[in-house]
Amino acid sequence: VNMGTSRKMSFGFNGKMNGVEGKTPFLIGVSGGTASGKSTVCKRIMEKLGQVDKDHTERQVVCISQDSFYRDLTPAEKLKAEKGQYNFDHPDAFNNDLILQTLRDILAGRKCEIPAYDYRTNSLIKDKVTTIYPADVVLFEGILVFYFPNIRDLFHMKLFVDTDSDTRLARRVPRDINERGRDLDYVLNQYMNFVKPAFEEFCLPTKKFADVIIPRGADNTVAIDLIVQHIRDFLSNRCRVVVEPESPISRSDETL
Ligand code: UZR
Ligand code: MG
Repeated sequence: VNMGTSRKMSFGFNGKMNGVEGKTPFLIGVSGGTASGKSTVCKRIMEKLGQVDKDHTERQVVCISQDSFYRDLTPAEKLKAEKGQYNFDHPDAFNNDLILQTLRDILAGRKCEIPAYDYRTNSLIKDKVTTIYPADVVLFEGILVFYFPNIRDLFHMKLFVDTDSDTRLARRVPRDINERGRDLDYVLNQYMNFVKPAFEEFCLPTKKFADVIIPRGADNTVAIDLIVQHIRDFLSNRCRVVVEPESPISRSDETL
């Protein structure tokens, strides 16, 4: 590896190189309140990069959700959850050691397995895991992905999806009822007792760590296009570094 190449690489990675050169993925954290549009922003980014419906052998971009890392509840916690008395919006509700280990594996270019979580039963789905193969870009989205410094520090780029809380509540209610099998009373109680206060205490203060704040979420096509362009630049720079012949001319160009 010549000097010019390594300089170019470290530019793309913000100086963070953790794995084999050229194998460390660009890791993007996406946070924001519940129903802010985090998953949709990630989906749009992947669509624009043409990543949907590709299998893992050609896929360059993958998305992982923090929700997959909810801790399995003890029987006592399960009872609380059924009565709407368990706080799923607290940082300790997640298996943070597993999140850290998984992101470290990803950064080291190792394939890893992600647990599957069922919102209807508030539990991990036994014997079901999703294998994540090494990728060029990895998106990790969730309400509290910027909360713990050791996890937060792993991201090369941090996005915060900033959507008004009334909009978020208006989206959350039908989603919980239709997709997560709840009734209106349960959803509103959970929201007032846990979701809203935890957002204000744990999620909103992490907005200051974001590199890019996306107002209005997935509606903000300009912001999404800018981010996608940045990812494309990263991917093509990285390709160039790998295939570029080591000629003296290109070397001296890069030192400019
Ligand atoms: P997003 N959540 C559930 O509703 N049930 C569970 O078993 C686990 C999590 C919710 C959680 C949080 N709060 O607000 C939301 N509750 O999932 C985070 N109650 O997911 O960012 O997609 O809204
Ligand atoms: Mg989500």
